[in-house]
Amino acid sequence: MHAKPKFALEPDLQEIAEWIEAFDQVVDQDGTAQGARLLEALSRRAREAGVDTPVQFNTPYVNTIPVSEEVPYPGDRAMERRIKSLVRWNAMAMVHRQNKKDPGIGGHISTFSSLATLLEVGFNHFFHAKYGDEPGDFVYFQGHASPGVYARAFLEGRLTIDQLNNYRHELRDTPGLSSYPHPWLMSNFWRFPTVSMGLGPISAVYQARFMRYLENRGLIKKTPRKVWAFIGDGETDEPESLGSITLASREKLDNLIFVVNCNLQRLDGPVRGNGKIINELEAAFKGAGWNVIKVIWGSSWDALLERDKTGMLVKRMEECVDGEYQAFKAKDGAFVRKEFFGKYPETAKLVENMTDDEIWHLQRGGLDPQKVYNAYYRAVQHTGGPTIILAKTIKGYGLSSAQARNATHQEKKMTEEAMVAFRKQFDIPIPDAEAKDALNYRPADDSPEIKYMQKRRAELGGYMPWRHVEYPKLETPPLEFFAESLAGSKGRAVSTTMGYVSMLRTLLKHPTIGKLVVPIVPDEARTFGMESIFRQVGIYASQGQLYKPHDQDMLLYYREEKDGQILEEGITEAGSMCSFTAAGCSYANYGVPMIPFFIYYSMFGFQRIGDLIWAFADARGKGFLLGGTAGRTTLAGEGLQHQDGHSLILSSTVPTCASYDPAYVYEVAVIVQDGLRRMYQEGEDRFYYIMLYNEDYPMPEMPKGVEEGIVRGIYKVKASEGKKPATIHLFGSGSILNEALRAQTILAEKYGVQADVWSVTSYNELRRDALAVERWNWMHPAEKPKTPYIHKVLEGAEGPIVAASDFMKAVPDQLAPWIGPRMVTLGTDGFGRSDNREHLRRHFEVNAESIAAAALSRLARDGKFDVKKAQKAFGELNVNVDKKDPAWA
Ligand SMILES: Cc1ncc(C[n+]2csc(CCOP(=O)(O)OP(=O)(O)O)c2C)c(N)n1
Ligand SMILES: [Mg+2]
Repeated sequence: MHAKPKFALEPDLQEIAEWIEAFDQVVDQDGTAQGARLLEALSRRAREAGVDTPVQFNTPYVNTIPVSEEVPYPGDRAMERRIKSLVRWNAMAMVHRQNKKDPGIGGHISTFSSLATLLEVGFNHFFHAKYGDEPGDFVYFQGHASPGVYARAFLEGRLTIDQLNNYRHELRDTPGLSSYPHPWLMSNFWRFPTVSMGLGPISAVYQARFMRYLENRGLIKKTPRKVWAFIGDGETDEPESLGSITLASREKLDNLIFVVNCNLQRLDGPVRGNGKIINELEAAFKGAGWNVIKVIWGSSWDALLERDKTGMLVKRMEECVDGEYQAFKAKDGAFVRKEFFGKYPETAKLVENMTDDEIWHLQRGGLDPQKVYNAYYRAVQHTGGPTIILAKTIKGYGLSSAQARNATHQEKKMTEEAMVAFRKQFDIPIPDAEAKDALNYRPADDSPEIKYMQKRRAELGGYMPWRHVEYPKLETPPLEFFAESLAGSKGRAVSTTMGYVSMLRTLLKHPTIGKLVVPIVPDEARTFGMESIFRQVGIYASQGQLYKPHDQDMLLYYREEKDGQILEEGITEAGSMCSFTAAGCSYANYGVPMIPFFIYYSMFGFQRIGDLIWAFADARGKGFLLGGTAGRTTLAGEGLQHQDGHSLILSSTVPTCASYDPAYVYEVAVIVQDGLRRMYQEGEDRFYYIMLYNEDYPMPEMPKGVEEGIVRGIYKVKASEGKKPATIHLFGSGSILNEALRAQTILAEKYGVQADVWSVTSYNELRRDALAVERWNWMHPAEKPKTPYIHKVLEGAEGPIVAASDFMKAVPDQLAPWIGPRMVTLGTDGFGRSDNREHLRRHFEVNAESIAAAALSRLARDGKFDVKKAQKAFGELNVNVDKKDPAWA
């Protein structure tokens, strides 16, 4: 018999009761599918008749999977409970002990305590470490639940007690465990940095999508591999968490499973005290086309729900808000009887034969392995789209006085009594004295628990998480491969962006590595002149091209292909960055060294998605970020929000990021070639950020012997033409190098001052070199000091330096400790303006005239040039000394 209506009717609505009864009969006799058809037909009819049928994305506040459709649990429940208890104990004991030893060192216990069942069911039955000889599932763990993941690895024998003793003590003789999932710090263990809320979910979406990309392009085998993302319910407030969920359904990513740990709390308090987070997420994800599975009530509720003939129990479940649900689990059984069941006589009656203790132990779905197993079982079988499991849990579960309390997130230590109570509750077979000392406990290797765990993992292909890096090192092309880029433009005015695009086209044709290149662009391909690549390699579209593009008869039409190579992401720098991450870590995750090139408006990179870039570095990602339309005065017309003069400062903060500001196409070629070699041939974990400008000018042919200087950060581009050595040096970077060259001519022709011009391709690399040398020097006071590259290069080059950049003065100033007293810095501090390059450069004082004036002024101060002449020069060069400082304008 089909379950009776679960919502209470108003007494006078007899008509509705009759309709429901008739509907129930259809379902009972002809099945649920027929029921659905009937409803659909009715609602269609209602719309025809002008009845406004509200769109309803919420189902009743009960489990999605009815008891009648559950499959039995395949594992040994009692054994798995013992194992889970051991994991709980070890996680909690580790954090507790460490905080007693080192107060304030931190760590979390309440998150994992809510997540334990959700993870254990996965570890025992779902998370494949391998599929045959292919890599297995990917799991994005809730970052601050890491103590539980460590505790399990300890029981599996993968982590030692010394490592546990050094949890959050990474800098000791025996290196310990990092606070959170950081592949940079534990490169054999963690794959995905997740602890910055929101980055895990959005990265998981794009990971699942990239998996399909690799499959559709024939680069990896198709497997039933899944991407699991464990997410906090509070975490879903981050825009990144939900920001890309329609991509997942649009792309039919049935390899993607979100599991939201709905413990109803975040750090300070309830996630939705006055509402229900599960319902909110159900509606959002259902609306976005996901398969939604709610796991709200544990099996102990089944009988009550079955007996709820009036529907009043479900009504009560519906009307309670999360703040109340939280309170129920922070109090006790008597409280739940009174406040929850006691509201209506019908519900009170349901529990009249239960003790308070039995009521207290009515379990939540996310803590019941049977319910969790069934949800996972359905999720992995679901086809045609992504699944989200909304699992209701209890924050701080089992932590006696801290359970479900607002302060539980901050709980790091427990009282000795609480430790003993915890030991009892979870049947940890250790004496109370050891429990008070929070000693870790691992049964012998041949104990049933450890043997069971090992067997389950062996059957699922090995341990998780595990990061094992094995990929073919690439034979990267020599510099001559980019001969066209080195040859110069033969007088034709082109931009470095155009030069880059033609390099990319060349690289895409490379016989072995061409197919590994992943061009990524967030809807700006035309801005960067990349249409030609649309045609060359196609735009990736998992369904192919279902329409005839209007521009099909044009050469460079918008060509979408199932095995297209370009990831044209639409307007999402965050999403594009996640694709960049999936591709840039593909060498480690799939054993396929993909080479991503992600080009975007430089303004919308580091400052907008800097945290994703930081996580990319943590994940040891490789690849090329191309900051297009770079430079505060080179991107003309676009004004304050577009003109970037500071991303090079932000990029300098990322340790594995090599930042470059090249002026010429051959410089770009040298940097890219060297980057390919270092990352993919030598296997270095680093990545590149290269500025690309849209100003057209003739590109010279590469002079001999400049490669090292380009890569290390500086080389002389044009020596002065005078007989004597230059008295001043002009540093230029990117498009501003042209201004430095023009200043060189002005100085020589108008003022008889000889200057050398240098292209500074990377102040940041020069600084890093100098810092490393300085460090060595202070550590070795008795030895001959080493010389930073910048000093070596400038040997014999006397006189002041004027350094001009289209970025903030802080960029050249990175060299101040080494050449500061010699240096006058010109840069683009301040807000941008809409105007053309000539006016912008005059405004920001980085035009040739300003460079020349600054040079003369400095020489005058040094007594090397007549002060009066210098003053006069300002007028002649149209440099207004009375205008407002652009830094504040
Ligand atoms: C971007 C970001 N902001 C803030 C934090 C600090 N933080 C760590 S855990 C946490 C609360 C998490 O709540 P929830 O997602 O519900 O996870 P739970 O611990 O309840 O499972 C916060 C705010 C963070 N890690 N990342
Ligand atoms: Mg939470």
